[in-house]
Formats: sequence, C-alpha cells, structure tokens
Amino acid sequence: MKILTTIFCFHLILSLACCGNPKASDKEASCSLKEALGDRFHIGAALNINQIRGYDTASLKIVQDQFSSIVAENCMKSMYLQPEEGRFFFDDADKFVAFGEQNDMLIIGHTLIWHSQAPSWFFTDDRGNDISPEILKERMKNHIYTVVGRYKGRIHGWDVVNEAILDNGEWRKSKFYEILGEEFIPLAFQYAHEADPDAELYYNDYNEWIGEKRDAIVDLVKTLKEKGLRVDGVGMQGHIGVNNPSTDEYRSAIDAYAAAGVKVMITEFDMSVLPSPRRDFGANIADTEQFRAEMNPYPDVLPDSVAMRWHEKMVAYFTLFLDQSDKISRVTMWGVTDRDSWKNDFPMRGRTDYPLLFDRKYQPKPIVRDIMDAAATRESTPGK
Ligand code: 9MR
Repeated sequence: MKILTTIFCFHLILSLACCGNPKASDKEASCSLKEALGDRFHIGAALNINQIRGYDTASLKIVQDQFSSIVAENCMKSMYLQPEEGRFFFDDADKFVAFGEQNDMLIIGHTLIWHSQAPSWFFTDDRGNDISPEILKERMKNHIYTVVGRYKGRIHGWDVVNEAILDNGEWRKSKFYEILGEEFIPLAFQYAHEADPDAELYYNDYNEWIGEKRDAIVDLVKTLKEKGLRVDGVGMQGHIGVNNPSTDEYRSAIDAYAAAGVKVMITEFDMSVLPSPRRDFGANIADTEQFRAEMNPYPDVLPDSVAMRWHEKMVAYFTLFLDQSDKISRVTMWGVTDRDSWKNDFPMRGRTDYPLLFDRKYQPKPIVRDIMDAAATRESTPGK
C-alpha cells in the first residue's frame, strides 16, 4: 500500500500545483480530464439513477468538474421509457438531458433498440404470441419517433442498435431478429434519422475486438452505408479486464472501424481486476455465474501489486486512445466511482471490483493525473 500511497501523494501535490501554474515544461498543466483531453476527444461518464435524480451530489460534482459528455446507464432503455405500449415515462430522461444542457455537455442517448431491457409487450400480442413483422416495425417506429423526437436537437448522438452481433460474428437470435431478420437494424437507423436528421447515429457492442465480431460489425457498417443510411460511428463498449484483451487487439479493431468510414467511440469503458470465468467474457447480462468467494479476492482492499497492474494497463489504454485520437471522438467511462460500477455484480453478484477512474471515497486514482499528463506531453491529433 505504501508505494501507491506515495505515488498518490505525489500526484496530489502535482494536481494542486497544476491549476493555473505553468509546469517545468512551457505547457500549462490541466486541472481536469475534460480540459486535458479537450482537443483530442470527449471524456464521458454514464450516470446512474441516483445521480440523475440529484441524490448523489458527490458523484455529480466529479461529473461536472471532470467530464464533458454524459450517457444514461439505464433510464433511457425501452423498458423504462415505455413500460407499457403507448405509456411513456420521461421524468428521469428529462432530468438527465437537463443536467447535460445545464453543464454544456455532449449528451448521448442509450439505447433505442436492444434485446435486453426491452419490455416483453414489445414482441407479443394480447395472448402472448409473437407479433407479425409489420406490427414490430410499427412498434419500433413509434418508440424511436417518440423518444428521439422528444429530444430532437438536444441529444448529440444515439446508440441506435445495441449488441446485435455475437462474438462469432453471427446475428444474435434476439426477438427483433427472430421476427424481422437482420432488416431490423437498417430500419432502426432509418427511423432514428427520420426522427432527428441532425443526430449522430451509432452501432454499439461489446467484445468488439474479437476478429469475427469485428469483421461482422465492419460488414454491417458497409451495408448500412450502401443502403444510403446515416451511420456515424461504432461504439466499442470496452468492458475489459486487466489481463485481456491486449491493446494491439484493440488497436486493430479501432483501425478496422475507422477504415470503414465511421468514427470510433469507446462508449462503456471499465477495466475489471477480478478473475473472469472466460477470456471472452463480455457484457451479455444473461451470462451470470453463482457467487464464489475465491472469485472475489479483494473484498476490502486492492493489493498494491494489482493496483499497479491495473494502473499500467489503464495507462497503456489511454496512451492508445491518445495515439488514435484522429479516429476516436469520445471515451466514456461506464460509471463514475468504483462503488457504483455494474462490475461489482457481474458476472457474479456481490463482488468488489475496482474498474473506474475514481475510488469508493470519490477520490481520483493516480491514473487521472497520468492521463492528464499524457495528454499534455503527446502530440495532438484532434479527431472530434
Ligand atoms: O450498467 C447497466 C446495469 O446497471 C444494468 O443492470 C444492465 C442491465 O442490462 O445494463 C448495464 O449496462 C449495459 C449497457 O446498457 C449495454 N452494454 C452492457 C452494459 C453492462 O451490462
């Protein structure tokens, strides 16, 4: 612990010294992530319901000080926005958008069409049978028009379709796919564009560094473009582990998406330190495991050696993002502090993970200063 505490104190002194005071180099050091990364890419955070409703003021202060973009972790998913057909609930989403506007942030909508967290009525009739393709199209159109239309001109970009492709590159056999086939994807992009022609539109997925999946996503982007549809970016969620994937695997995927003619966004970044049941364990929330104590090795404190490994890997990733900033328009963290991360409960409930930039006491980890310093010392390749 001593080593890390020493590093942290050193970083803290640096942080205190940086605000407005020129560093040894002639460049002025930044006081926040958003300031340091401002000419490279947006730095974002996902907001949970306690933040959106204004209860967690300590986290909100971090968001206001450090981040330039926000996305809602849950409250804009279809099961919350339209729990029953035709009955929309916008209270939380309205608060989320208002917070972003008040703080002059880039606001991202997550997510319009996703097999998970979709209400069951979306796919069934009164008797519980699957609806026809025509009715599903109508329901998709109505949902997208109502949601995107409500925030027209206020939401910068939408995760239009989420997680439609499996790790082996095949289509996920979701209800959308079963009823409409792969056509549901271009339709979703078409409806979203009709509802707000100025909004950016993204395809978003996890494990997007796996070769077969990467190639399938590239094909999808090309197909959408060939159909003349608007697609602005690929969202690489980036729920990764401290041991894998390698930054090289990530770099290849970033290059492949950029070569397909779209922006790349790291949309849900976090890095777990906990053992993973499989190398390719992604973010499919159906893939859960029974809690086992040996899979929760750091319930009280993270050993220095592990914290250092996490730190070094995080440095490597942010260095990659800075190097690739001509292709990357945004890096969004999936949460603010470790205490709120979904990784504490996935794929096993009740573990203690350490995947984010701020710790359980709302303090910046040493990585925050290192990211700012890396941004200050690397050549600028603006890509926004
Ligand atoms: O972080 C979200 C968690 O609170 C929810 O319980 C979960 C339910 O599906 O969704 C999590 O967010 C997911 C995101 O919307 C899409 N990519 C994977 C994320 C982690 O599962």
